[in-house]
Amino acid sequence: MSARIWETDLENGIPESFYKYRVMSVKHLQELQGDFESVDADGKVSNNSVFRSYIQKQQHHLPDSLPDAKSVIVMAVFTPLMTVDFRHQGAIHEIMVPHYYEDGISEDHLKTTILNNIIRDNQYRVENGRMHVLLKRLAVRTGLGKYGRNNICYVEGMGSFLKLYAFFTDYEFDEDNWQEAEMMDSCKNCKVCLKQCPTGAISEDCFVIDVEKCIPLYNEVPGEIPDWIDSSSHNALMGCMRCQLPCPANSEVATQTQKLDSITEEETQMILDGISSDDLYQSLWEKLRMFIPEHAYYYFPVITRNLRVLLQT
Ligand code: B12
Ligand code: SF4
Ligand code: SF4
Repeated sequence: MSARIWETDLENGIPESFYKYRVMSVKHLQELQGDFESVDADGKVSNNSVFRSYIQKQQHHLPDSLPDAKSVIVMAVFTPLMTVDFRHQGAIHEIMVPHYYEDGISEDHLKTTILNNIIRDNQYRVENGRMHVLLKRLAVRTGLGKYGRNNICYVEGMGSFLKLYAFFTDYEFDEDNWQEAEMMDSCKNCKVCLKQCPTGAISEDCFVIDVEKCIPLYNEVPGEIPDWIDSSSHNALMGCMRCQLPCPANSEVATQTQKLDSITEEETQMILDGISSDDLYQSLWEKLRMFIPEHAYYYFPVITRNLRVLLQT
């Protein structure tokens, strides 16, 4: 098995094979905000309150901590799909874990990468801009990626298996990447994601997906999963891979799926029974890497609920 990213040395920056980036001038921030507002004004963006709470801060403005920022750096970091074996009643259930696992890449690793390998000058400032921008549209407008019909961003060599980040800097790049938002060519004659989405969130009539029908909106967070989502629709320990896994643009990267460490019979039973234990939380952190023990009070019930549906118990 190839090394998992958190098992590699990241102190001097992320290996080049793991990331791609583009840079743009901050003068385009207003246009990015305009992009969102015009789609919203057309009534294509859901008013679901949970979804709105996720995007309300992303108003495309300069961060207070760096008001004289000149450029935005948008990065895509390859995040291979993981699977984990849950042992239960003598059988092994292999379950997908999409990008929610902790890949070991910290904000400091990203900043080091930017200063050492992108700006190549340590005297400049770099501030996290993740909470200020809508990352997919930024990535697509800078040409880092293209939209798939499933509204997910695809980057050459990574498919859609990636995390996006944005950083502001007071360094002014010579380049300024800015272009129209594009859809992947491979979507032109393909309807795979449209057909595979179990809830009909992707439609022919509107490019923007119906977020209210999108499974991760419900299974990433605590609470009851609505009845109208059929239990057979669930397919990952968190999130959903139905529109990505069979996508032809992911066929190559899907072969790079890696494995997390297996969950024992006893641990699986404890998760299903919702039995809290510090030892279990520690073991789950080491194996699943989805939540540190301090955050188990929030995430453990989510995992219990999702695993019960997946194992049909
Ligand atoms: C809110 C949110 C969610 C919500 C809503 C998803 C959504 N589609 O909006 C929920 C919880 C459902 C969710 C699910 C997922 N998410 Co999410 N999510 C976000 C968040 C916070 C904002 C997304 C957003 O901008 N929504 C607003 C909508 C309106 O924007 P949009 O989807 O880009 O839609 C644009 C296009 O439709 C375009 N458009 C309109 N018409 C047309 C026509 C043409 C021809 C073209 C080309 C474009 C176009 O205009 C729209 C507005 O700009 C970002 C983090 C961030 N800060 O940006 C992560 C983020 C987008 N999510 C991410 C991931 C990984 C996921 C999941 C894949 C997780 C999973 N495996 O289950 C799913 C994918 C679901 C899907 N099909 O989109 C990654 C994206 C990785 C990638 N490869 O794109 C992000 C960037 C987080 C990260 N750290 O990297 N997510
Ligand atoms: S499944 Fe087909 S239409 Fe959907 S994103 Fe992939 S290539 Fe595009
Ligand atoms: S993530 Fe799942 S529910 Fe959401 S659009 Fe894709 S297939 Fe449909």
